[in-house]
Amino acid sequence: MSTFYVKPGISEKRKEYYGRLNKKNTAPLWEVLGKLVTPYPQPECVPALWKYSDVRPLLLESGDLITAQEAERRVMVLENPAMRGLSQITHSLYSGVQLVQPGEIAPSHRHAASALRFVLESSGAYTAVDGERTTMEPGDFILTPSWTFHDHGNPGDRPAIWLDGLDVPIVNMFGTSFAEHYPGETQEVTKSEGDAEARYGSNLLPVEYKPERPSAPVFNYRYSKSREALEQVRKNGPIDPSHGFKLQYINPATGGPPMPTIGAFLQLLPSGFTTRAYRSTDSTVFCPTEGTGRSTIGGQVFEWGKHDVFVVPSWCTVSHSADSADVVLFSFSDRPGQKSLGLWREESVEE
Ligand code: 1HN
Repeated sequence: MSTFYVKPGISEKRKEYYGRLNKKNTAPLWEVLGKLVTPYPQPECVPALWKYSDVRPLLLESGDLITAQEAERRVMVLENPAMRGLSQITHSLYSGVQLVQPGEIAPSHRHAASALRFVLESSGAYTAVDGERTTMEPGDFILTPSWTFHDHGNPGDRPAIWLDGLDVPIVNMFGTSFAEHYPGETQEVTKSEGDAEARYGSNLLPVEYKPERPSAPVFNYRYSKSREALEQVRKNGPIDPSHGFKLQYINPATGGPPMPTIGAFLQLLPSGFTTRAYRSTDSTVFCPTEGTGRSTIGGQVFEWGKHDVFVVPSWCTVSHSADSADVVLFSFSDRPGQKSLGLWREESVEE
């Protein structure tokens, strides 16, 4: 790899000068330029894997330690091993696994950060967004756009568990964090279930539709529907060598991403299929929902199964392989944020 910039040497005279700069809250750029401007991405985060068989029992244990109400959100944060203590899974995204026990509610609030949920386990739990409740089914991809009130509840008889993804590090990088509680534990339900899907998610839009926010007006992308789409796409091909059969979740009113900062994807890898080595600048969080397989990430092999979570850092070469059953991978990243700033890049890697 070419070196973009070589740091100049040090001398007594220079050292003495740097010392005087330091006292005035200044510093010589040429001493740090190589770290600031790298010839290719050198993210702090590293490839990592969380096994659901480790996460699930630990998360269920928290159910006896603290209520969802006391915790506000009862979540095990997935911390990138190279960035411990920062509540970040990548340099731009937060992720965690949340538990709502039968009979519990997680109180209503809103914040500047945008959130997504990917449902792992649920029978009858719901999330409410903007006056409408939606029943959470395993595999559903759910949005809580910036500054929308949201609360969760579980009237079912089994624990509800889902993967959260938020753009908290981006919001904080910009210094734009705001948050407040709803006046009451659960928000008022003003619409019957399915309202948003009927209005905005049926290849139709209200004739006078005007976007209320820069995110999608639908907020639950049902797994049954997305999975069926993948199956149909696979029937007719062609298969993409780098991605298998891969679809992106969109805002149906614009064709753009579901939220301005976070994008999400669902892909099918037929049994035995191995993807061509690929890299992109958007560090990506993956969660397999069907099948087992392995990913080679920057030369390291990670074996995964259903509901494990793994991370591919920016510009790190990845290849996924499906074992003997078809694999479905959910993933999310900050790609829309990068694209809107003109920063996103991808390439197929020669091996
Ligand atoms: C949040 O509001 C939720 O609403 C989950 O379920 C995780 C992590 C950081 C900040 C806010 C939720 C969160 C969060």
